[in-house]
Parts: sequence; C-alpha cells; structure tokens
Amino acid sequence: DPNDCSRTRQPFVLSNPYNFSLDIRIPGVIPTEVRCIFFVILDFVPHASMDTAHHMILYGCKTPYATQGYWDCGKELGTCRDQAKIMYAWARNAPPTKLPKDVGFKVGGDTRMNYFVLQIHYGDVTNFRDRHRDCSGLTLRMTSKPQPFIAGMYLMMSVDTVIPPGKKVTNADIACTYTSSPMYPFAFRTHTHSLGKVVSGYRVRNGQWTQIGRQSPLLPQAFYPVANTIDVKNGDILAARCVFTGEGRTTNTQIGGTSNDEMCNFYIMYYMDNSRAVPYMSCGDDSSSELFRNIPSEANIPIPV
Ligand code: IYT
Ligand code: CU
Ligand code: CU
Repeated sequence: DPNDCSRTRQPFVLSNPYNFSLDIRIPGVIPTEVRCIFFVILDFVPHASMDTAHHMILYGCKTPYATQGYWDCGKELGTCRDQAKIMYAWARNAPPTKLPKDVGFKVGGDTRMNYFVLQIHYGDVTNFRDRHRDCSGLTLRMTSKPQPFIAGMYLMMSVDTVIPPGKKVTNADIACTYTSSPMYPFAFRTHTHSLGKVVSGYRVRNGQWTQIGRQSPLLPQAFYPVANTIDVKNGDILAARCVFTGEGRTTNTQIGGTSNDEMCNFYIMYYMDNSRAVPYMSCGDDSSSELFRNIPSEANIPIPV
C-alpha cells in the first residue's frame, strides 16, 4: 500500500545518481482539518568528496527544467522554467552552512517551492578517467512542524555594470531601501566571475555603515556566517559593492551568464518571524548615489587569496 506509513522510513541515502527518488513523506500525520501541508528544511547535509565536486547549488522552484534524471546545465537552458531561487550552496574547502536553531526554509504547499534542483559543478573531470561514478549531493533534514522562524534569501545583483578593458578598478554598487518587517541576517555569499576582487555588503542606518559580510569571490563561493548579530529594519538601506579589474581583457565586460561576462552578487541568508516571513527579496539597483562616498575603506581593499 503506497500510503502505508507503518514501515519505518529508511534514512535517505543517495545510492545511485541515475535512479533515485528524494522520498519525502508526510510522517504519518492524520490531517484533522484541510490545510496545505508544507515542510521546513532544518538542515542541509552535503555529500561531496573533496576531489570531485567543485561546487553545488540547491535551487527551489515551481517547475523545473526537467523532472527526471539530470541534464548538462552548460548546454541546456536553465534550472527552472520559473525563476529559480537559490537555497543553499556548497563549495569545496568551505565549511557547510548551518541554519540557526528554530530556523528553516519553508517549501511545498503554497510556497511555489515544489521542486528542488541541484546543480553540481565538477572542477575537473580528470579524476573520472577511471570511469568511477559520482554520487555527490545533499541530504535535506526536514519536518512538517512549523518553526518559529522562517529562513529567507535576499539577492543583491548588479545589472548594468560595464568593466572597461585594462582599467584597474571598476566598482559595481548596489543599494536598496529595506521596507519589510525586521530580518536577521546570519549568512552571506558573494559571487562574481574571474574579474572580481572583493565583494562587501552593509546595512546603512542614520549614515552608519555596519558590515554584513565581506569576502573574496575568488575563494570558495559558499554561504559564510555573518560575524556579528545584526538586524535590518524598515527604512534601513542595504548597500553592496563589487570591486572589479579590467586587466587582461581587450574589450568591455558586461553583466551576463558566460565566463566572459561578469556578475556581481551579494546574497544575504536571513530569518524572520514565521508570522511575517517574506521568503525571498531582491535588489537590482545600480546605485551611483553619493551614498557610496561614505562606504568603509575595507570595501576597496582586495582580499589576498
Ligand atoms: C545576472 C546575475 O547576476 N545572475 C546571478 C544572480 C541570480 C541568481 C538567481 C539572478 C537571478 C536568479 O534567479 I538563482 I534573476 C547568478 O546567476 N548567480 C549564480 C547562479 O545563482 C548560479 C551564482 O552562482 O550565484
Ligand atoms: Cu564551481
Ligand atoms: Cu555567475
């Protein structure tokens, strides 16, 4: 009987990447009233040997590019038909990100996060000369118990930066006023391609700049912990700067999806009260306002790697 809950669920083990099902069952609940059941992800457990995967990114979305098997994201279209939302990133040699207690990503139900798509990037395939099979991946520890706090993602991205060839320093500045209920950042991730030197993100409140995160995008692009406890409230400004170099290029470099293009992203992983949770926000404003005249000097100092 497919609905038989009596069998104790075997712990999920990704045994064979070519034929597996992420068997997420409602754990034997007896629904007393009609309500849409959703789940909360409490933990991501990466399974990736250090000498195979370079990075993995887990997305959530409503309709994935395909619902069977796997596809080559280098060739195929994309991750999802609707806008994919990044939920987790693992990068070789970076510690896995842990969610705080009582915090989880809400998925399923009416969240429009009905599918997971895992993107695995293999640095080099020389390790596969012996034709061994890789079964890297993630195990999601989940519950159907609502949590007091919901995790969310705030994506800051530059859209119309142009990096002139040879120019030593080009800044991409992004800023948006925050207008939602209070959020509490606990991890951040930076993403650029090879021209990025340092990416920093701040909260600006009454002219006061407080760092949320700062990292070299040349280091593993994982979600790193936010050093100090910080809140972001209605009326605060979120500001981020990517420092690029144009050295080594002979033509302008613009924002885009290929490695010849560039990207400037600062992701903030935060939690909010469950009652007023907004799971996903984004800011795509290339700000050239005089606001950045007061950005702390560390934002312009490349991080030695
Ligand atoms: C043009 C750009 O900056 N793209 C980034 C950020 C981005 C991510 C997602 C933009 C949108 C998204 O739905 I998810 I619109 C970008 O593609 N970043 C990559 C991908 O997430 C893999 C990264 O590694 O952060
Ligand atoms: Cu990679
Ligand atoms: Cu990119």
